[in-house]
Amino acid sequence: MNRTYSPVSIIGAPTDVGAGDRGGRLGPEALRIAGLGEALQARGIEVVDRGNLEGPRNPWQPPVDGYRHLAEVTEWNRLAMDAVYAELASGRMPILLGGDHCLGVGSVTAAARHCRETGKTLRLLWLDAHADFNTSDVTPSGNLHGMPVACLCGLGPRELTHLGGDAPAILPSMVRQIGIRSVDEGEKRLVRQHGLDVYDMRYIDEVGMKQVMEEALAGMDDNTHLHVSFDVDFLDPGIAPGVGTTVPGGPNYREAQLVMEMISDTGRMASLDIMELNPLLDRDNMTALVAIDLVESLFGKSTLMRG
Ligand code: B3U
Ligand code: MN
Ligand code: MN
Repeated sequence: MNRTYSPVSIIGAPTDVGAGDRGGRLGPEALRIAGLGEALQARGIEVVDRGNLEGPRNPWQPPVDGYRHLAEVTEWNRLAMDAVYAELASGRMPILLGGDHCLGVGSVTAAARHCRETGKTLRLLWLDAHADFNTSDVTPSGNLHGMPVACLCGLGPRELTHLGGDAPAILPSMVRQIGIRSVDEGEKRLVRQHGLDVYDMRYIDEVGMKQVMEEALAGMDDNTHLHVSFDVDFLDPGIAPGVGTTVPGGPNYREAQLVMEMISDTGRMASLDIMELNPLLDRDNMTALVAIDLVESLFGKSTLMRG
């Protein structure tokens, strides 16, 4: 299917302030060097690289009251929110390059604000090995990259749950999580309690990725703004070793490609995060290259010969 895409703006957020290991701050550069912008341009998409946001350094301190680096995480998210919002407001599609997944708070808060202002309906597709639904009470680490979905739904420190103003950014009913295979005990309780729609690996194995995506994308229409938050640890570590928290048993290359192709077919993707790539843990930038290959599928690259 030949689609036309909105012009794209690449925004780098080089920080690992919400993560448990260092190196994610190099993610944006690794994605650039692997040719993200060029790959999209080659697909006929207009691309501008806005360069990198500049936020506080990673102080590398232990958690305080259940959170590591809350002040720095908040500042990075404020920067990310403003940058993503500015692109949406000018009719462009932001691609936020992490950086760790705490940045999803800022990015999705911006998308939610844009939706409120334009009367669109937000759908959040969270591609991840983890549910990222921890709170200070249940987190095993204090790392805020394990908490963004909870913060977006209103569970967490006020600085993050109310980053965009006087209410949490989203409702749990807007979220679809795919690829989940590592959820902490207390986190599991919260996920159930708040009714998140989780397509875990067991379900993917049982019904297949095609049906999973049909269910996860169901109910969208021309008025839907689809935000895709792609944590690279969604992928099986065999094809994507360059992340801090690999979890075995993830989607393989074919399954991941189908996910991206089916998202592309909806024509509704309006904002994208590429998160958690850690080039220090990668081999020859292979994870960045796989991520870009999958992003090309998100933007319409297809091997489809039938139909
Ligand atoms: N659930 C664990 C591990 C984790 C979550 N997200 C990532 N790792 N990338 C935690 O620390 O919250
Ligand atoms: Mn994540
Ligand atoms: Mn993850």
